[in-house]
Amino acid sequence: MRITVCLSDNNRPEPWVEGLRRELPQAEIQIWTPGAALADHAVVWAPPQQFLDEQQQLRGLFNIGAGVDALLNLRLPPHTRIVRLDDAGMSVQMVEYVCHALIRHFREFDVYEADAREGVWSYRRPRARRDFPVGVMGLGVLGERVGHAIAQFEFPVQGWSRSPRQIDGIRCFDGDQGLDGFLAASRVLVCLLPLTAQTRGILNRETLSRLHGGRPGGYLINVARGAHLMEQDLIPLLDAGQLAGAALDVFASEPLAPEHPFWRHPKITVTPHASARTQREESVAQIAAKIRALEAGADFDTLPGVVDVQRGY
Ligand code: NDP
Ligand code: OXD
Repeated sequence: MRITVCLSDNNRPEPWVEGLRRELPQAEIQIWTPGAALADHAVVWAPPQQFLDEQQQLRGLFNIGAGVDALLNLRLPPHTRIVRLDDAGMSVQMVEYVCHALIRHFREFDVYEADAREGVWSYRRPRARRDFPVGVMGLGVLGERVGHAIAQFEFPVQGWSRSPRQIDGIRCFDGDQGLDGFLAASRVLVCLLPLTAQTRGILNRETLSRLHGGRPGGYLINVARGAHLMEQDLIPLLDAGQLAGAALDVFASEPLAPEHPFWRHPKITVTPHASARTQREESVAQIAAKIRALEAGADFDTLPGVVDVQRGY
């Protein structure tokens, strides 16, 4: 069995190759170079089209991230199946990020930080959790775990998914018909959707104005993909007070340009796509286990994280 590794965006392939060689000693594992021998499986992040045009025999394309939107923009070899990371250490980081952003906003720690810089000793009036219901868009591997964690902090939690779900402690909405009720019941909105044709631009003036029944004071946490947000709609909503703030980890164009107004807006917190980083050891182990299962005769459709190309995630 031959495995090729093709990683871009500052991901060094060498440690991945070493890890995979340790996990799969019988396999021939190489870093991809143009013209390399055809492989059975590939471990990739944002590979160039040339890679896929050459590697026409690939059975499995193992993405070292959870989102596959960039891969689905490429022309795939005819029989290749895409497998994404299924948690692999990301959900606990997402929980940390989202709960931190939510609690920082709810408890007004940003205001205390500003006061502390000025040496001001001043209490904020306590706020009630029931006034800050949280809506999680996307109840998949990451969204469901985040929803449970928020519920542990006793915020009312609802979730929205494509297909109907029943999850203890989370009020579930689904589909286009469920979106209205979901938005109306959510004051803080967390986006954990995959980027697909249906979800692109879903965070926009119209949807964000429907938060909490149209009342001002909504808060946005986008940790999914930048293209979920219509970026030009955000600052007017913040400046008008319709939204109280936003924590953004992902952007339409990354890295975020130094002159982008999001960096300096007082109600926006920016992080550099760092909410849940790929954990190499766990990811190598997960990918190797899936390759072993396939080599032992398992069907792709039995693997967690196998992508349905038509659905887009
Ligand atoms: P999953 O595929 O496990 O979950 C996706 C969820 O979104 C499912 O609940 C799905 O519904 C729902 N969904 C998809 N399309 C729609 C739609 N049209 N309407 C309503 N709900 C929809 O993904 P993960 O939880 O693993 O990851 C989610 C995303 O998080 C990734 O795609 C990636 O873009 C992003 N991400 C960002 C990271 C970062 O560092 N910022 C790190 C990792 C991931 P259903 O349950 O019905 O299928
Ligand atoms: C991912 C990401 O999709 O890092 O895993 O955004």
